[in-house]
Order: sequence, then C-alpha cells, then structure tokens
Amino acid sequence: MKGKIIKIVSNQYTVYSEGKAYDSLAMGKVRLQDKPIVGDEVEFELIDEKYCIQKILERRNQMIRPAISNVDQAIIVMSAVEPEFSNVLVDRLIFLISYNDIEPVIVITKMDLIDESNNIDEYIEDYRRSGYKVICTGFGDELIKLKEVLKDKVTVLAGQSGVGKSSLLNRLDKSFALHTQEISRALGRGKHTTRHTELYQVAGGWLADTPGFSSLDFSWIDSKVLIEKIKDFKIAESCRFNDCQHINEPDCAIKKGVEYGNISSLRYKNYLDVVPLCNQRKEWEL
Ligand SMILES: Nc1nc2c(ncn2[C@@H]2O[C@H](COP(=O)(O)OP(=O)(O)OP(=O)(O)O)[C@@H](O)[C@H]2O)c(=O)[nH]1
Ligand SMILES: [Zn+2]
Repeated sequence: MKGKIIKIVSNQYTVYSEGKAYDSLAMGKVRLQDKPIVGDEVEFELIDEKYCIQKILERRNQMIRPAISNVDQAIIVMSAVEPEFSNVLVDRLIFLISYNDIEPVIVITKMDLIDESNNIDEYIEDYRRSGYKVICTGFGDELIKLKEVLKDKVTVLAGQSGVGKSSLLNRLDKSFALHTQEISRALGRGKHTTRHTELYQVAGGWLADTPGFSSLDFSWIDSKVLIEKIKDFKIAESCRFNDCQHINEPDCAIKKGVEYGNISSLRYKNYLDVVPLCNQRKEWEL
C-alpha cells in the first residue's frame, strides 16, 4: 500500500492511506536508508499482523525545522496593521521558502482594521503582478479563499508573533487550534518534551502543527541557488554573464527588467539587501 506519514512518536509511525490511519513500524533497512520524517510518501505492508514501512519514496523537498517533507506551500501570515505590514519581512520569507522549493502564499490579516490612507493595496498589486497568490482576510471573513488554497495540499504556516496565526487557526478548525495552543504553552514553559511535528487534516488538506521559517537566517543560503528560485527573476531574457548576480554587472536582464517596470523594484531591493547575508557558512558547517 502507499500512504503518507502524518505523525511520528519514537518508533511509532502513523501512516495515512485512503481515509484511514495505520500505526506502523519502520523496517531496519528503511531507517538505514534515510530516517523517515513526517510528510514522507511511503510503501507499507501488513507483515505478521503489523504494518511495516518498506520504502520511502523520493522526497520533493525537505524542511529541517520543523522536519517535514513534500511540503506544497508555506503560508506567509502578515498583518495589514498592528504590527505594521512589512514587505521586507514578507520578501525574506518568500526567498527562504522558495529556496526550499516550496510555493509561498501570502495571507494578509487584519484587513478590517485599515483605513483609506493605508497603501497596502499597492503592495498587494505588486505581489500579484509578480505571480504570488495573495489572500486578504479580517475578522468577519469566512476564509473561503484560504480554505480553497489549503485543500489537497501540505501546508506550513510562517509569520512573526502577533500577526494572527492563532486567530486564523481558530476560525479554520477549533480542535486544531486547541492542539497548537497546547504546544505553544508547553514550549513557553520551556518543557523539554521532544516535540513531534504532526500533520493535521484541515479544510481538506494537511496543515503542520508547528510554524516554520521562524529563523530568518540567510547565512547558509547559497546566493547563486537563490537567484534561480526567485519567481520574479524567472524571465525569458538572459544576462550577458551566465553567472550574473544581478548586482552591478553590465547587460543584466534583471536590472533592465526593474528599470522598465517588468520586475518589482521592491523585490529587487530586498534581494540586494539579503545577498551580503548569504554564503557565510563554510562547507563543513552545513
Ligand atoms: N481586527 C482583527 N484582529 C485580529 C485579526 N487577526 C488577529 N487579530 C488580533 O491580533 C492579536 C494577535 O493575534 P494572534 O492570533 O494571537 O497572533 P499570532 O500570530 O498567533 O501570535 P503568536 O501566538 O504570538 O505567534 C489578537 O489580539 C487577535 O485578536 C484580524 O483579522 N482582525
Ligand atoms: Zn543579471
């Protein structure tokens, strides 16, 4: 049978397959192959009345913190106000998420609190023009668009404190929200239980119970790889140099794109700001 690991507690693996959850064990050869993690697509069989994981299928991607594989999308939760909307923060998250081969989706909360003088619409337009999905929410909203986005996908939440992650979860699924509150309370007490990430069925998809990308550390990022992953920079034209960093090289297609307004100047500026933070780790530190 084929299934997906949705929970791991010590050597007990919960594998979900066609509407049912199976308590399973991992065979020695599987554990040697590569430690199974939550999100893994696996082959498993009933052997001597026990479900045994035989094989981990190739991972499309893999996050370290929390350890989850095959993540389809990361939702960047950012408030319109309180705390103030930060395009710098959103873009840094976009870069880190894209670097991990995960699709970023932006959810802007607290839209009910903005007044006319607010310029958030310009940011929203900018992200949409670049091809990013943006969902606006606020109190009183039924989250229909968000639910559509979650359906059939494996999703991780990201976003700073106070932007409204818990409120969103509460409105999406009460029992899931209670579960995540337990976790943050335990973490807040500094309790040394080994934290096990778990995938929960929410709105017809899978949502991780631990937020990701909480460290905005670029030191281990290879800027050459990052360039390839940023959606805004995927254009038909090419730069004069194959290894163009799009900083001050001549005949740079990206700089031209920014100049002619085809590439977001905001994203480009935020890219320039993270480049010096990249490539700080030595090979042996990774
Ligand atoms: N008006 C309004 N208030 C909101 C909205 N979303 C969240 N809030 C409020 O913003 C505050 C912070 O929301 P939380 O959901 O606790 O934020 P969080 O991202 O979970 O924060 P951490 O738990 O610290 O990570 C709370 O007082 C919420 O009631 C919204 O869409 N509209
Ligand atoms: Zn270039």
